[in-house]
Amino acid sequence: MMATLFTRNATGMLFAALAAMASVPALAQTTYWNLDKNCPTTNNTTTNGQYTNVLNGNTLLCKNSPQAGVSDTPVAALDGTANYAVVTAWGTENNTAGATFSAKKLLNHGNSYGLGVVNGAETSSDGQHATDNKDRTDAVLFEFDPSKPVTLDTITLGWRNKDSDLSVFAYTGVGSPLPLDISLGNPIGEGWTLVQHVNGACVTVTNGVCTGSTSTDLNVDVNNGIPGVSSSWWLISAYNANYGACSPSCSAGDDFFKISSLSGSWTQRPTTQVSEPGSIALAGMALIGLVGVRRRQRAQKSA
Ligand SMILES: [Ca+2]
Ligand SMILES: [Ca+2]
Ligand SMILES: [Ca+2]
Repeated sequence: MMATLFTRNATGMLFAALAAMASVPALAQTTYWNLDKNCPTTNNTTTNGQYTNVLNGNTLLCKNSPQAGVSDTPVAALDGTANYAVVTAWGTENNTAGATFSAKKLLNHGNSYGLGVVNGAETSSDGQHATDNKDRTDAVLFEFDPSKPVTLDTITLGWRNKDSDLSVFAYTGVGSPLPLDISLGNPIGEGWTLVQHVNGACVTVTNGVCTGSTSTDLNVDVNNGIPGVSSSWWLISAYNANYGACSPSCSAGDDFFKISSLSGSWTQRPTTQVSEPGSIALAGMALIGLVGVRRRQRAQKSA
């Protein structure tokens, strides 16, 4: 009877210790990327409306922040290092299914406006210097530290023209999606997951058509598509019908926006599953106890 009790206690200790070793708590902290303020400002000088001072494939390194809407130094990550988003611009040559994305010009339009894509000969005059889907589809790629995947919570649009329907994708495949190989379709590429479409709001409706522009911020919730999806690579694109139907209704072709900030929870991914010394000691003690009890049981049986 005593032996059975000891065995149960020792077995219980062993399972408790093993459970403690397996459950490494996920640490997360809310982080902001105030892109309009904490990305370097691009040289947006134009010549005949063309952004000739920015080259296709330029990269902006954007600092994160501990709070919304401010320009300040990056918050230290859970591992003590600063975190930056590497941001690039992408776009298609047309809006038909299968059109492939290639590197475009990423503009930071600055304080309270944010990021736009210049795709081909788009100029400063008709809103296409934003992230848009007029004639071609633009997208902005955010690459976060691979060891600290981000769950996006909010996308803030600092400027909008007409409408602002958009689609949010996260890379959930194996390894890295780079070099980027995506196209207009559903899915957009191997390993990419549609997180959600966002049915943006018309700035003004005139005779049933979206018109006007505004620099009043619009906050868009992200995490109601696939809750909790986390990734180190996020793509925010102007909506395209080839991505799939958007409920209740998105309309492609009249969406223009600049992305001024992101917020998200930032989770440290353990690089190696290191067991706590206490758990190892506890498991060791439990194993010794279990072996001892079994030996005593065998000794009693053979006696
Ligand atoms: Ca554009
Ligand atoms: Ca366009
Ligand atoms: Ca639209």
